[in-house]
Amino acid sequence: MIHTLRYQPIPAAFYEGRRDVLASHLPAGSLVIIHANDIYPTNADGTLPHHQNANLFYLTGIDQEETTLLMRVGENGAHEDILLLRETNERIVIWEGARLSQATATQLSGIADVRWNDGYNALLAELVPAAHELWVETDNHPRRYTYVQTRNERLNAALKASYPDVTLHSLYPILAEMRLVKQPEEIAQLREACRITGAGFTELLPHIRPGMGEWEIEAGLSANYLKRRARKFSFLPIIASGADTCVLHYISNHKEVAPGSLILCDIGAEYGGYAGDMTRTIPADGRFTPRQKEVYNAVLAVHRYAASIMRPGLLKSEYERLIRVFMAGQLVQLGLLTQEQVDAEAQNPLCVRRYYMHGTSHPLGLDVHDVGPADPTFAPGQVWTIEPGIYIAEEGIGVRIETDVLILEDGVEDLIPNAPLEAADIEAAMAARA
Ligand SMILES: [Mn+2]
Repeated sequence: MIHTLRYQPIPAAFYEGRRDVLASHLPAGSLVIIHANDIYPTNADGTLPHHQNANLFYLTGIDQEETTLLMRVGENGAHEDILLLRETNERIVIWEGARLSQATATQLSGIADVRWNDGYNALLAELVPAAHELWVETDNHPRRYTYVQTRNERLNAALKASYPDVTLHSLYPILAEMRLVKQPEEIAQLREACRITGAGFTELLPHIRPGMGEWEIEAGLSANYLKRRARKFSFLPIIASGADTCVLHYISNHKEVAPGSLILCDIGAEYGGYAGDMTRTIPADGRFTPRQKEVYNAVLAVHRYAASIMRPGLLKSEYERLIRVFMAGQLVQLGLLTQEQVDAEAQNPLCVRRYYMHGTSHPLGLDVHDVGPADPTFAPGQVWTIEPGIYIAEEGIGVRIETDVLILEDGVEDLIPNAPLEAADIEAAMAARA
């Protein structure tokens, strides 16, 4: 048993297997170098909590700062791996608590050769000139928007400066492809993240009422998640009431919930590094108004349609187009678009974007907006969100309904069956209020 972890770790054999697959994609003579993420400063001596580099975690299971994975790849996918760790000492143990011992790191990762960081430079001086190709971590996620340099980017630049003759290759496309299809061990972790996400919300549902602060809902969810062994929210929770249900990334959660308004909760728990991601939209009073219910049922119809067509072999972009066609019909029924507007672009009604401005699905895994190729084909073992929404700013009504699903051979499995989806089930759960 690993006593420093809140979660049940994936057995080391999984990480050994992932490194085997990665090595099988690389030519003999390759050297893989992946670093942990930095601990980012705030002010004075403050820091943000450490969040591990997803690719390093995916290949090692090590959730600790200042960790480096080195893999020397030989013929036919053979590889020798070295893990470098921050050396622990008495002072660190007193102030910060235990860090991984070499033995525990081996137990978690399956890597026998674990060394301390003071050997880093000498080791690179030995391994880099001997390597034919260097394979390093870069973050090419299309939605990344920060310009802060990561630890990997900084140390990749240092490598280039120290060894100008060596070419650096990006691991991103290979790892993105690998991570898109989840292994059974990962599906187990995602199941738990999703179970916690749904259970924590369903437990809070009867306690939600008008006059409550959006922050109180956030606090209740946080308690319900942490007591189920989540480390934290998997992203900043959106608890948006009233007109702010139409603000897609509202995160200030600062208002009191007005009577008669909707509350949109886009929330998720993180378990063992894996993310849940769920949205439910509920009536503050415990009963939807007729118009709210009309919009709710339109979104639910789109949700059910999306779940019905998501299956192996379908291209993601084609899936999104089909959903726009279906969504257009719903928006006409709601009186928001005219049939003429829709007919003018019947094959791909981009006019729906006035009320539905985001995509329906993104992959889910170690990252909330998980990695993958630009336009993947759905396949068994992938985990995706399904999250259509309709946002009518002029009416102050925004509804999004989101579940996470595992793609099976012949359809999808809802990973959050424990949170109510139908309007009537939400009303029934809220009617049980204490
Ligand atoms: Mn989502």
